[in-house]
Amino acid sequence: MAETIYKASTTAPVNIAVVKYWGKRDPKLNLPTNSSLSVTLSQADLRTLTTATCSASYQGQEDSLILNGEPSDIKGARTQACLRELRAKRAALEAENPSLPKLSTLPLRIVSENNFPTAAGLASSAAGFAALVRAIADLYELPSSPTELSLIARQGSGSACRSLFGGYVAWRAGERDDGLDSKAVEVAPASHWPSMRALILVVSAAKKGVSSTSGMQQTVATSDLFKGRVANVVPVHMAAMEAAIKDRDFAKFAEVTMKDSNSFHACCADTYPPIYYMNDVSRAAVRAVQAINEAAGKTVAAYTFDAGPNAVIYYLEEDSAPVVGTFYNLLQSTDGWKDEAKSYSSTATQ
Ligand code: 2P0
Repeated sequence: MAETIYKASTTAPVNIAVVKYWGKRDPKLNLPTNSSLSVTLSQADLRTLTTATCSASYQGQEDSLILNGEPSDIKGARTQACLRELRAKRAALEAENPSLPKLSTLPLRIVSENNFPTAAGLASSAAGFAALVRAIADLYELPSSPTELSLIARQGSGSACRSLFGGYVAWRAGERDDGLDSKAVEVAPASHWPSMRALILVVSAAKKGVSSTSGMQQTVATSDLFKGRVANVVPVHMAAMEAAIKDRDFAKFAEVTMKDSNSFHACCADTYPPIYYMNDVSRAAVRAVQAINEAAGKTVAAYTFDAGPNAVIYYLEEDSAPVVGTFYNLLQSTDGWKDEAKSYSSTATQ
């Protein structure tokens, strides 16, 4: 008789931080130097789709991972930490309930696919690890909440812990050395502020020059400005951002989003040697947002940049015409825009 193949598929969304995670106090457990906050993008546009299977018919084989059609390394310490924790949770369930099939001992096959450029500064590791953890948790029928799974996904990639929720999500840095209080929580569901939109401008789909993982630890080690960011800037931004979301105050949301992006990139520039993620097209996007807001007489658009040159522009649905319409017109005159840049998609929170 053919052996059963146990299977679960799931998708996980991309999230874009409006208060940035940058810096680890414990690189092994992926414990951050500061809390962060993100908006989850719609899975209609940007998502990772992951299928996990396990079967006694795979016995004798190793765990495997196929990412975007190519065999990928599953032996890395971060992926192994996620698999170990998920298997331990499944083994505990099996010990409690001996009638359950012993899936925790079977080899895993994981197949994962992004519908956007991998490692282009579009938080692919966030969606990737969130989908991996949730697919295996579903396969193992774990009764874990998104916050409980966030503790596991965090060990794969810090920002992944925020992709287990839709809407507005905080990653509380926590204080414990074992990381058990370093987890994601929902600040508000997408339905709280459903008119929020994100325009993603892919300036370059090339892989990053300096990876986040190494870049942030160079910043921690060498930037004096970063010490002030962690101590004085982020706590103020977190409180102001949570209040802005609660009050649906777009002007405040936008101000904090832009200031936090500026603060993060200033710390990158203060790193020794310096790290520059933004380029001339990125800076043209900043000027376009300023021009749009000046023309509107109020703040209708906010930019933010992660560890790459791509721009994410937040705006409200009712301001689509002045923001999206004007944005492209303003960029037309930017060198490099016509050759390299293209718009990616306009997405809502999910
Ligand atoms: C963020 N970024 O909050 C920030 C803003 C990039 C800039 O989270 O080492 O890929 O895997 O924990 O999560 C990118 O860092 O780093 C990131 P690891 P990760 O979204």
